[in-house]
Amino acid sequence: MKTHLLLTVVVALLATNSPAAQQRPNVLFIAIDDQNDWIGHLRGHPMAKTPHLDRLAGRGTAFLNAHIQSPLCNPSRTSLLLGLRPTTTGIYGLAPWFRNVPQWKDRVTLPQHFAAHGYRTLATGKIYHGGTGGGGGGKGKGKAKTASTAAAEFQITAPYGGVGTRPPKKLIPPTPMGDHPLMDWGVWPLDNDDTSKGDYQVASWTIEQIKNAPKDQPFFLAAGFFLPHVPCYATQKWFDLYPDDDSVLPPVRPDDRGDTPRFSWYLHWELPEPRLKWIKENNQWRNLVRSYLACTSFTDSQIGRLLDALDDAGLAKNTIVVVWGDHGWHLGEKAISGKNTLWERSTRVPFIFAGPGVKAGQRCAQPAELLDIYPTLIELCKLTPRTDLEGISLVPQLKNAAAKRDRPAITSHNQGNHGIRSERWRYIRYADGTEELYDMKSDPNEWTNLAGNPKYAAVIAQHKKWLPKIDEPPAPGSAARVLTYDKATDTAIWEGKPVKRSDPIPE
Ligand SMILES: [Ca+2]
Ligand SMILES: [Ca+2]
Repeated sequence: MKTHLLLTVVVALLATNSPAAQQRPNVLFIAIDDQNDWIGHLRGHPMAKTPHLDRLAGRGTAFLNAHIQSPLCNPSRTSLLLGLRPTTTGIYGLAPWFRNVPQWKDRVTLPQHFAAHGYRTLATGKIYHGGTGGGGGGKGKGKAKTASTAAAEFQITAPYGGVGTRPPKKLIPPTPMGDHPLMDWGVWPLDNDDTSKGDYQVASWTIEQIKNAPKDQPFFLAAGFFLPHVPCYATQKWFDLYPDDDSVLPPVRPDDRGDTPRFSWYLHWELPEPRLKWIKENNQWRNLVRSYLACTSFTDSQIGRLLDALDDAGLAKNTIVVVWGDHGWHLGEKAISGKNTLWERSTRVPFIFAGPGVKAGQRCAQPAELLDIYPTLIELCKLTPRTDLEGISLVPQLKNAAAKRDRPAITSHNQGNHGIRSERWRYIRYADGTEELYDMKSDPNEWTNLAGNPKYAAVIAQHKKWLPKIDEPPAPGSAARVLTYDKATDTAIWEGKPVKRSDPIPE
């Protein structure tokens, strides 16, 4: 083990001082929070306007079947940045921060691996669930902070991002299950000025770093956008991109949950995100959908500013741009709003690579996982490979989008609940053994659960093979949106409270 570490250090030092290090490409690493597949080139919503992401897709490879490893911020981001599945780390909830788990406290993350190879690592906004690092870094308003310890998540951080300017009181009526302050949406600020928004500041700081990047050192620059996470506030001009009528609403079936197992409700049992019933009764559906779309287009425009800055600095040719969303969001589909499901609207996200080593103008329909980012960037930038990553490099697909991949995309939400997405099918298995199967080709809205039909036994068997072999219970310190299940007594425990089979579904 010690020899291995020493070797890594020597390789890293050699890498730092060799001319090869200077020729290595930069990485611009762009995260979007709670961004589902309502993106122009993904066609998850026919009206979604994202010209800048589409432009980036045009000069790179866009994955059309990319899925997150967990439908929630902390576990999804932890998985991506550590290169490990949630079922391996046991990190499923909004807590713990992985450095507080003894087993993972020294884990070398993706940006740290780049730092060890001579990269200058910088970040602002929401990269981890706790911003640029679990509570550390980014203190002191408006002032970039240079970290001095080797354990720093990034060498340079800035405290921008987040909700930004907020109205004096919520714009929508009080929401059920606690009237959470984040559950809000609508036109804000009213002066049509975007510059006060957290995400605008994230983009501005990132642009400064691109402009002032040292010429003799490659960078790993991370920008984490907050919107379209709730509260979905955008200025009027972004709303004006979408018709103010019901043509914006996604298709839903009122009886859609009739053929989904009761256990599917346990994954989002009691949450601040309102159900479709409340949204409709309060005349908020169109407003929510337009607000979300407006925020998506606004964030897209901020990504456009970054792409322009790369062009202006003459760095586009030597910079790998990767864009990803940490998980999706339902806006009425399956009778809910929010995340915490194993369905397509919750797991499918924008995922684009562009830059050196990436073929331009490709669309890839092979399943891909955000877990693949770590090994892919290692290969693209020719860093020392690692044998302890659970993702697979996507370089074959970045060269030829038709290159086959055996492995489907796997999403887990707490121990025992998994979604397996292949090219054609989505198979879901819950901890109590109940199942769903959807033919995504003929039923892209996942309306008809085929799991009970013996005709599909072979399809189910093929997908079952991919259920995670390692399926850890929640790590110490797990909290917030944590679900456990005791098979012996058929008891589900949601956030510490037992759920009975007869309990009414909370609304
Ligand atoms: Ca998120
Ligand atoms: Ca259904």
